[in-house]
Amino acid sequence: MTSDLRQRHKFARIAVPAAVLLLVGGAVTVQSSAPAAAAETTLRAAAAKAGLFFGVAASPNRLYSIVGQEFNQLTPENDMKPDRIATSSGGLQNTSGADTLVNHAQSNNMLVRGHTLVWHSQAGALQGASQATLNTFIGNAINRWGSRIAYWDVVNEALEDNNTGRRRNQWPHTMNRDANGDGDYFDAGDTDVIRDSFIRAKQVVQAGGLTTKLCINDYDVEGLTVQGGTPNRKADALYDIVRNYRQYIDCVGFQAHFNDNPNSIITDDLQANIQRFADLGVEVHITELDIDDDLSNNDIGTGQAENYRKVVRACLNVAQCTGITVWGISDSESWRSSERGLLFTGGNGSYQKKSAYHAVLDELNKGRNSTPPPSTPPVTPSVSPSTPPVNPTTPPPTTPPPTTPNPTTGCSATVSLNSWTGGFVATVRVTAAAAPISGWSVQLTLPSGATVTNTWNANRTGSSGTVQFSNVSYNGSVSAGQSTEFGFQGVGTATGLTPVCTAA
Ligand code: 9MR
Repeated sequence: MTSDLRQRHKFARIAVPAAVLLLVGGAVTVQSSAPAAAAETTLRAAAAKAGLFFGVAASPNRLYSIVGQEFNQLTPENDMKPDRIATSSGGLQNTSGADTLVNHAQSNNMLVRGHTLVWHSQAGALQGASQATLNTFIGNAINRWGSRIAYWDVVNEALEDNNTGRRRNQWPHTMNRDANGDGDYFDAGDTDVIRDSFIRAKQVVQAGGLTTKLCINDYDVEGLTVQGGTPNRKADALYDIVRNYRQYIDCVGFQAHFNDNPNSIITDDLQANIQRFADLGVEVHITELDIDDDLSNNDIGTGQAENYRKVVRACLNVAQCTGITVWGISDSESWRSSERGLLFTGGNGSYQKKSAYHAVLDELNKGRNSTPPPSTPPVTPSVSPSTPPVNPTTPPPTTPPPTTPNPTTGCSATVSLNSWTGGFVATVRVTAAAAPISGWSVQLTLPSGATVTNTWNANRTGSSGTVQFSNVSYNGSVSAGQSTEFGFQGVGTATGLTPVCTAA
């Protein structure tokens, strides 16, 4: 299409100088203190260097070589949905497509995002099922692939359209009950499909000692505001859910199907919204990225390539934004082919890079930005914190066992790792023993060749070899037997980490 060609030509003039910029403009790269490195030439290599994954939605009939060459994370576009793999009693069937994708990912050193367990749409034989049956399915699906799945979308698209901030009025959310009529489902006596599904998923993960992280995923939740500066009530509702269920939810997916719909545009406060979720201590992912290339009706920016650049930059600027996934390889094979929203044209394994591809690669090559982003102050959550929920039918998950015997004073620490070729994200859980602590530090030794690039919820001394982490102002006090988490990202390989915790 003409505008696309125009963009490609326009970009051709800036693509080469951009590589030079990387070398001379140290201020825009996180590698500014290191010797300037040559720009990477694939999305996965550039992302790995910046400490995040760059993935793609895939199907078994489209596992062309480009999948493993350009991407280091894979989300089954349709093959793990309940309508493919669930039986009416919560068992599994027809998993061969999903198996093919997981195997392909493994042999190409790609992370897998499982998509998806609890969803009002494409429910197939699970449509109308009880929470008990959903729980059976959750257990079967998580256990089938175990830690081969780095991230699972446990609950998908729970919130309704049109920026109301409400839960969907569709199964399974029709099972929800607001027992005390206070307008939310967060209280101990309430019934909430989101909470109960995450509790079940967390139990399964902990019982199996899995490293799988549990995510909630939705669309139109990307900005703090929507068109015209209206508060994004759907994003606020998602924020309240994550805040209330933080002990079960590890990660948040912003689908990021950006288009001209007033609630689906790219706003300048995308980064601030990513940051406020990150500040809750969860990883944030851009999970289904595609950007409408309709320049005749384009109210989202100055062209597709620049819009891609904005989104990638917003993620790079937040340390806990640990991955971006595009929803397909090429425009013609996309669920929204008419919007030409992806990074390649062509099809059937023969693909051509668009200007959007080059913009993304260039932005990834700049790395993470250590300077604070321009941000809008976070929106005050609309619902006050509530008592931690208690599920009447399901016992709460148990705390994972500490690596060292739990003493009566002091603290212990465990680490869980998600790795991809050339990079990793580590989450460290600090648990106070039988007495409260008012500060902590954790020391661990990285294998040679591994370097920490980003840290969140902790101060850090050192970046390779023996590295020391200590609490920040808001997470030093931990009650007896309770836990707090911090995380860090790095390049290289980090296996066999043994954290040693010391209470202040
Ligand atoms: O891209 C997917 C398309 O092939 C399917 O027909 C459709 C229905 O299952 O789902 C599409 O993927 C959706 C994803 O699972 C959830 N978020 C919105 C995606 C685009 O519709």
